[in-house]
Amino acid sequence: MIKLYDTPISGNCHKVRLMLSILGINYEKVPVSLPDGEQKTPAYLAVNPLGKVPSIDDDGVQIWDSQAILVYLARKYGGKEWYPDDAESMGQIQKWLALAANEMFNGPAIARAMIIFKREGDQEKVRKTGEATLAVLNSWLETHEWLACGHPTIADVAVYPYAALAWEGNVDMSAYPAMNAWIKRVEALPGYVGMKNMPRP
Ligand SMILES: N[C@@H](CCC(=O)N[C@@H](CS)C(=O)NCC(=O)O)C(=O)O
Repeated sequence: MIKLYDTPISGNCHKVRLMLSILGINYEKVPVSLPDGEQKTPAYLAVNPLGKVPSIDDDGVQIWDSQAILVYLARKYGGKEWYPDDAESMGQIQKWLALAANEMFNGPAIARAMIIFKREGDQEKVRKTGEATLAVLNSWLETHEWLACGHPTIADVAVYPYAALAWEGNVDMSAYPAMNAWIKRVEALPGYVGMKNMPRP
């Protein structure tokens, strides 16, 4: 059975829990306590040398990074629906996976971490990155229902958590109506699971 090295409050871990649930895959959660530094213990570094969550172990296949895990799960267990394999689809999806790992993390995710985990950082820089990133997302969603391929894919799963939780970082969500409508579409997908404050109470 797949083991998911998991932290409940992490949006990156949520991407993986959401994909596992959508695909109907049974798995075992292995809790990793970030406040206790469990992600930096030798036992966990043997799973993920970067010392971050999430990671999975699927019968000895160890994958770290939430985007990489989505690719693996979708291709291994989801047929072609969630990660089509033609060149254009892969390129379009990869574009959003890159945004999920970079701008969504360095903007909305860090803004949230600064509030709820008191993480240090350059507030102004993070705010600007967050606003610019959510504006790009909102603008795309003004003319598209989904991020790629005209249907739900791993791109939506990867970008969703830190968009849906952006308000926890004091982002004014009313500035992004098309994004808010897409958040609701993701939350209506069969197999959807949330986490604390998601969907927004
Ligand atoms: N690109 C990675 C980022 C993983 C990441 O930064 N995880 C955070 C939790 S959301 C973490 O483990 N932080 C603990 C640390 O850096 O020590 C992914 O998408 O999985």
